[in-house]
Amino acid sequence: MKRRKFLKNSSLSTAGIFSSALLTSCETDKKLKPVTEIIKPIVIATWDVPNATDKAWQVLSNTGTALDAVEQGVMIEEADINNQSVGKGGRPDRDGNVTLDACIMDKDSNCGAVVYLQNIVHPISVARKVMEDTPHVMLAGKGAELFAYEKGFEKENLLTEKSRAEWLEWKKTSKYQPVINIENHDTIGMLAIDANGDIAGACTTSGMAYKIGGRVGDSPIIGAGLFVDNEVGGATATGVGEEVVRTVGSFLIVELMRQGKTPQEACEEGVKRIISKNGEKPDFQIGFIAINKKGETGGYCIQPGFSYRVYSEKGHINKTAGSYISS
Ligand code: SD4
Repeated sequence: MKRRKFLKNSSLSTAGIFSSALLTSCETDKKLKPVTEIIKPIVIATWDVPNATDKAWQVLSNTGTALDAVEQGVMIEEADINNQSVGKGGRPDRDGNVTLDACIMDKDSNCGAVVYLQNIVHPISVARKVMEDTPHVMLAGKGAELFAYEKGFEKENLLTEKSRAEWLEWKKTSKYQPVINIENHDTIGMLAIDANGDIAGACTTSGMAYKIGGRVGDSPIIGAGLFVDNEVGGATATGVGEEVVRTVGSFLIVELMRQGKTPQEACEEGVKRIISKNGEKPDFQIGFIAINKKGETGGYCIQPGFSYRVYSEKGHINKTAGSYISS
């Protein structure tokens, strides 16, 4: 390790140790060697997605990196045609095209994203290729699709019979109205800490059903749908993306944690910021989840009904998030 980096890391961990509310003392020298209780590895994800968090946990418990864990975890939902908010089987835009958005961010603040991507089942993996194999952060539309083929991804029809039938039904009235908590899973945002203590995150979606062709939401926007800072923690969002973009929600939550808020407090503050821009009782849903460097987690939403998965050595659980509006 370079000396500067080492010094930076040491002073950071020292600051973290002495400011921590979770101080536990070392058996041998209670005064001089306090240690923090860090929960790792750990993975969390928006909504009740046990197969996805299970996959990520397999990677983490085999000493895999947080980056591999979040990529492989969310790929489960992208390939699941029963999840109509992500990947293959996702609901189309108003013209019947399934267009996907995704982004990924690693421990070194490298990031990659694809927006308005068609015909590719795993946008998260294309986003990772953008991050690792190009000097860019984001590729859009046809360019992203051509790049994916160049990287060996296969062309596939993403519109399933079920999503097509629902779209045809929707076309009879063509009324665009996002429905709150339409299912028990939705856009998937995932955050993980690996055995090394490093954090990564991923977020992937087919966006709002029946959106105007070309619309891109928060999910692939670094800072909005996802943000990771390996010194602090990570956050990710689900819900009406326009509102998350307006407040740069995930970045806000990470910055609040940097200032000392717990993940739970930071998620609540992120939701309140959105409320403050929309009057007291907005009729849309936003859910945030967050994790800090210690492996503490939090989640909060506007409307009741949002939950998130947590998988660590302590178990694999679905947590109901508190909501601003009570049920
Ligand atoms: C978007 N945030 O495209 C995504 C959609 C979503 O639950 O999360 N739906 O705005």
